Amino acid sequence: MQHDSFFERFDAVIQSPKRFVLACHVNPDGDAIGSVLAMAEFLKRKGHSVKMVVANDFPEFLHWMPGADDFLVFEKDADACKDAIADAECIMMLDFNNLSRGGILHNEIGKTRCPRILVDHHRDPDLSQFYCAYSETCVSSASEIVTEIILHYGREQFTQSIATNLLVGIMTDTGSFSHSIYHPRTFELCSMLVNYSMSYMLIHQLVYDTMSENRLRLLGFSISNRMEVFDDYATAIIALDKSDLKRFDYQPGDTEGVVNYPLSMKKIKMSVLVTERDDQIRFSFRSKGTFSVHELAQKYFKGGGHTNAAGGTLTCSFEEAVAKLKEVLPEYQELLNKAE
Ligand SMILES: [Mn+2]
Repeated sequence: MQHDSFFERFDAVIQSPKRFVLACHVNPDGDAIGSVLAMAEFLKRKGHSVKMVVANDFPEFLHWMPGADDFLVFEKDADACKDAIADAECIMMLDFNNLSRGGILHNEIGKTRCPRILVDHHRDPDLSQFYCAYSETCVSSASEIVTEIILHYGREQFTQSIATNLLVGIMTDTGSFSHSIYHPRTFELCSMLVNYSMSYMLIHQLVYDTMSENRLRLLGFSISNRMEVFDDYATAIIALDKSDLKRFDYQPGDTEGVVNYPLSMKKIKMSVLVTERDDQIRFSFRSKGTFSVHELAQKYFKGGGHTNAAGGTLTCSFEEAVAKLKEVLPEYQELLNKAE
């Protein structure tokens, strides 16, 4: 088995009760929250004490997830987060492999000396930082990996809440099973999970049919008024500044998914969403097929992620950020046009 060495070490760690801290990336999504919640419940059922930490709050449409209320959010309760991290005997990082993606948790986790365990599907991890790592880039999500890990201990480990949280993670990271599926295993695991989870239709509804009127109107506005299409580069850019967001009473998570819509045009290979935030400009990249947004995000936008989905940030003016993006397009013209 490919992950024998992971399980050897992981087994040793979970053998005796420990104080675990489970952490995920800043601006957490369904996969970050789902993988942490499921792993936390699994470990608790094995007799461990588990605290879940995240830098900032997650979007409203994930608040219903079983156990979500137990998350310690640094922005709201810094002391509790700091204490939990300082007190941990083992720290697990799920759905991110670099502390810089942990946001404000970076410093706190950086100070610790206890072993760290990685469970992640992003590219380029520095494995030397971890006591053991289950790091796989050709899987849909961190939640898919957590499903494999829990399954290793037997199907009877899956409760309704564990299965539901894992399905949310896989469903959201694959855009409802439309991308990032590299092998039939993803479906096999999901077909097992739905035996235990809440109704899949209800899960889908709870995540996707919860838009406020403002959020849906922001989506419409983004496409009609703020999308630029560059035929020569098979690229579409949606750029939203602070006043756009304010106009639609922006709430965290409201721009989630907006970046995917331009890709539904046949001619588009790359879609980029640029949003102006309080202290930085945020980029979200999506692509179809062989064109890698990971490389572009890493090279020019201090980010990265996956071949078809990546993020980045710049600290400059909104106008400079959009100009920078347009400036780098010619370099990728050939790759974009021949991507398939
Ligand atoms: Mn993920």
